[in-house]
Amino acid sequence: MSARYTLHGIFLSGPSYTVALALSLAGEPFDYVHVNLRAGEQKSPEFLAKNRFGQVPCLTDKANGRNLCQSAAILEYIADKTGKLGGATLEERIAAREWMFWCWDKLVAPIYRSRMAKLGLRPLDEATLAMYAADGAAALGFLDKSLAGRDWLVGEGATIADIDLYGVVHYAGEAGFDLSPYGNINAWVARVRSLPGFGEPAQLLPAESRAA
Ligand SMILES: N[C@@H](CCC(=O)N[C@@H](CS)C(=O)NCC(=O)O)C(=O)O
Repeated sequence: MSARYTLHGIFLSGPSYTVALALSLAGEPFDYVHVNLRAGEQKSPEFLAKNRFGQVPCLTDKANGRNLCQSAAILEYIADKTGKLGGATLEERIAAREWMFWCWDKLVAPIYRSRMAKLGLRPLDEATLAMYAADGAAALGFLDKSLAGRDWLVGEGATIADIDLYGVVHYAGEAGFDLSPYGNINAWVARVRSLPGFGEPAQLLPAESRAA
């Protein structure tokens, strides 16, 4: 039977990784389409018809023909459709959403932008790098404190909030952040990595398109 979902992404993309990870943890096989960003495929009329923002990830649900965009919104869709990772109650679901907004507000820019600069893909001047270093350390410090005495960000089990934030924290080292002072984050990272269905970006996001 063919897979219900097709993920359009690129192997270097953190947001694509979070979607692939959510599908994998939810036990949903997915076809994968490599989008060549360097060649501008994300701005082609064909791709823009799927995602008006002209970015990856994009998730196609072949059961209804929907094309979903914005990784955090896609995670919510996956939680809705699979009944997994969405939190046990409405309160948990709301709290998970709050964490995802926080992630994109405070954590994503320092880590993803510093990473792009370190990889030589988008150079930044020293002042901007220093600003992101300070902002990233503040966000990681807050996350570490918030995880004190808890296994997961929300409730008693892993939710899409954990996946969304893990998909950023995963790249902290490549972005130049030292995670060793953050014991609670490190313990949480280990818990995420031991979830059934967990995969590294290289396992979940190949360099070429592939069927499930
Ligand atoms: N907020 C978006 C961010 C997506 C994003 O930044 N995608 C990047 C790759 S990681 C992209 O497609 N860049 C190419 C472009 O913007 O043209 C999400 O969570 O999906």
